Amino acid sequence: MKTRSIFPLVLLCSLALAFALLDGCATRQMSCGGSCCSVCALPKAPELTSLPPILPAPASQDEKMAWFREAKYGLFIHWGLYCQPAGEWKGQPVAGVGEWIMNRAQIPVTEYEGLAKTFNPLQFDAEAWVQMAQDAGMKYIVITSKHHEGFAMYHSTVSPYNVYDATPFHRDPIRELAQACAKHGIKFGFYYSQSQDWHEPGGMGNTWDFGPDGAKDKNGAYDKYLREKAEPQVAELLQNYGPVCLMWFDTARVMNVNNRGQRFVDLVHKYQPACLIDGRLGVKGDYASTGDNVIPSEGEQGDWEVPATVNHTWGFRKDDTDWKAPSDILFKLVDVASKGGNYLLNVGPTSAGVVPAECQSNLLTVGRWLKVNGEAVYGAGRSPFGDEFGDFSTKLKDANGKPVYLEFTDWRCTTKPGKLYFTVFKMPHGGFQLPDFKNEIKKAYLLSDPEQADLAITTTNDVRQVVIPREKQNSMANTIVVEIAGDQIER
Ligand code: H79
Repeated sequence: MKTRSIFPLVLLCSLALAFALLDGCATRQMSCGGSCCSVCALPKAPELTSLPPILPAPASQDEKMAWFREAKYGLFIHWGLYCQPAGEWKGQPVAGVGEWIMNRAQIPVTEYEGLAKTFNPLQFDAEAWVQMAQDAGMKYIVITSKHHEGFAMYHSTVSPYNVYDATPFHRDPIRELAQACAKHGIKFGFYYSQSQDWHEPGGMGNTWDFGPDGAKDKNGAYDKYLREKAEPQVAELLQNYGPVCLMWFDTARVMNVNNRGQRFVDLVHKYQPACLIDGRLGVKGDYASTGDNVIPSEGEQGDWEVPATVNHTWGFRKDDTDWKAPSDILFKLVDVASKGGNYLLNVGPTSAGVVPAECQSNLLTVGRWLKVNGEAVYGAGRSPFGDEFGDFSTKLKDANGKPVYLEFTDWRCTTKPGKLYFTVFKMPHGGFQLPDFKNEIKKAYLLSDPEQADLAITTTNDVRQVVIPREKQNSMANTIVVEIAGDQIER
């Protein structure tokens, strides 16, 4: 009875599968028509076209940094084998960030390698990821080409432990992303874990299979790993994926001996002179990287970037849905910009190849705000004020008896020549009180107002207030543009 009732279903499924296989879409989805495979409805692998040429050497450091100073907001992507266990090993949650699971659960290499055999993210769609970044208002994408786990997420000829050779997916997602980024005009760069590599006997970090790191450094194993895997892989990334906007190295371990760090710098300069180097290589890069999720409490000179999570992990964890709200992301982005930095915000795609829907939706909400108000962020300079960032409490003391620093979150200021952008997160009832400055105000209007209608400015006891009609206010934040005489603020 039961067998008979499911028979037509079995027949139908077999037919569909046969068609799918004929169409080449069961695992590789090569020859589907349209943007999705007609049989399985999965996105099809794009046809590979040529990539743009690499960029010429910039004439100066300012020219080299120009795109980075303009961009302000980037998408970080942590994607590796760790997205499959997704924070759980043998049925038990493993504490810590998702991409550290191999280390935290001390999983032997031989066992962890098994994850490659099941890595098959059939819903991966490079176009969709890049479109998401663009709609979110992000101007560059940095993806983990190899994290500490040691698995290359691109087709490497240096090591077979890579996504193309070791998985049923048998595609190069980084090649597909490079192509989509070129098409959308988004900059593309690579995270590469140069020191830690838990897959290799000479890589740093895997003490459970390969013993203490100090010995690897002294007995030559570390240099062998650097010379035979890390450096050639970085060279591959710089040669095979078109223009690389930056190399994001991380967790440097003894990089300043034997020219170890400098050799990476030399590779970048040799193959892609326009490519930036982050602040975590272990020798000087092109800009500074703050600690993970660390936003400085005040403005900082120079070029710098804050890498940040959108929940509490970098690599996907199925138990972490504590997403930062759009208003929080927006505040942090404007906060960082007003202090002079860039915000590199991370997503952790799943083993199916998708960014969790709620996380995407939050990013897109910020993107819609930026579509209207982006002028206050992209290419904008730091605040000429500073009192708005916070102050020490006169009442609260920390454990050492020192006054507690209280962050203010009411407003932030960014600048362009002749313009101050006050992005107000908490609008006081009476209007926004301008900080004290002497420059003549030529005009004040809302960035969201296409008419740029003058906003009334009232002065009481020498304090100027900008009044914004209720009906013109956006619930997340409002940016008031104040056009002033002179390029320097006079206080
Ligand atoms: O890629 C992300 C992290 O995996 C990486 N940097 C960002 C961008 C990173 N590697 N190491 N660290 C950050 C600092 C290490 C912190 C540690 Fe822990 C504390 C290692 C072990 C305890 C955090 C908590 C990681 C695992 C548990």
